[in-house]
Amino acid sequence: MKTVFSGIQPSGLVHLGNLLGAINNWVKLSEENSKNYFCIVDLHSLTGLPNKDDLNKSIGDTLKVLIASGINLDNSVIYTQSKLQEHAYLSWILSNFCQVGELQRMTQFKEKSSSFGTHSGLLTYPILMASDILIHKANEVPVGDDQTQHLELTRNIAERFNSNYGEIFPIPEKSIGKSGARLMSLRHPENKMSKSSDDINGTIYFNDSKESILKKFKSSVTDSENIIKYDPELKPGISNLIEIYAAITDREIKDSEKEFQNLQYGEFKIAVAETVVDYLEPIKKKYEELTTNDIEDIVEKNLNLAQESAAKTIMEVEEALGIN
Ligand code: AQP
Repeated sequence: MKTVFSGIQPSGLVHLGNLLGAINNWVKLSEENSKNYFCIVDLHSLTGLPNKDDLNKSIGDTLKVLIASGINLDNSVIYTQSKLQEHAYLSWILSNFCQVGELQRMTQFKEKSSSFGTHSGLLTYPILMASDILIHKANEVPVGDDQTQHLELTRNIAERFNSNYGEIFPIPEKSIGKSGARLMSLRHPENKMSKSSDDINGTIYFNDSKESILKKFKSSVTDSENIIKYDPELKPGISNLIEIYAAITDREIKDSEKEFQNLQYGEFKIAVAETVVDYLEPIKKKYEELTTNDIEDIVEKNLNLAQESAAKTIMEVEEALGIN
């Protein structure tokens, strides 16, 4: 049986990109015969030096969205990274299997170090990411395509550990959903849809009202051709809307494109917006209905399961290293 790990940062409100690029695939994976660990990676968020109240609220909100998303908890564990200290412990061990130059070459390090100022957390967080994946011996990691480089590093770290100390870790593979892997901002379709975008009108948040969703789609940036065609390079705005529709309805891009080819842009935008409203409705409803007791029960049970799995891996790693 395969083991899956994936994470989400509590760096703001969960948005449509997170849902269609990641969480939707987690829901599908949780219906398969696999063991899944879905983690709110709050230690990673610390690299952005967040405000403490914002971070705390975001951890709680993200947890509720994951529970409300429909992930099957019979074979999936949802938990918060900082509650399982084995992540940070394994990260230190794994740092000895990673070169400084590899970390400096990470695209996200180059991008983020220029905007936040450079502290060593920004450099070393890909090792923590490797530890997140390897702590549960995951062999499949569903991530957006922006994470390919980090997964490649994880594979290298696992291989180096194994060749020095024995076959402890599986070499994890990436899995990507067939569409929705990189949703773009509705206002700036050259940038990815993001929690921390400056223009909130380009991001659809999970709890946006119907009115707000319609408004954001109506004002989405397209082009002046009035031809509905998938061409991310020449028509990034229209292609993004097709991508959103295809990801929600689980259709091929080609079929989605055909379905709308005779519509005006205005009609097309409303059709996609309504699909998004219908998709978010049950998630929002379940989110609202979750009680504190429901959440506490899930948190306790799931953390115990994650702890059991991590403790087992750490025992093997310590034994392999001779520090048991
Ligand atoms: N626009 C996107 N399209 C598709 N997938 C996306 N993901 C994020 N944005 C998009 C995927 O969501 C998962 C969780 O992401 P994350 O929160 O851990 O990190 P991120 O990629 O940095 O997300 P954001 O929303 O853009 O946050 P900020 O603004 O804080 O940087 C990942 O699998 C990611 O690929």
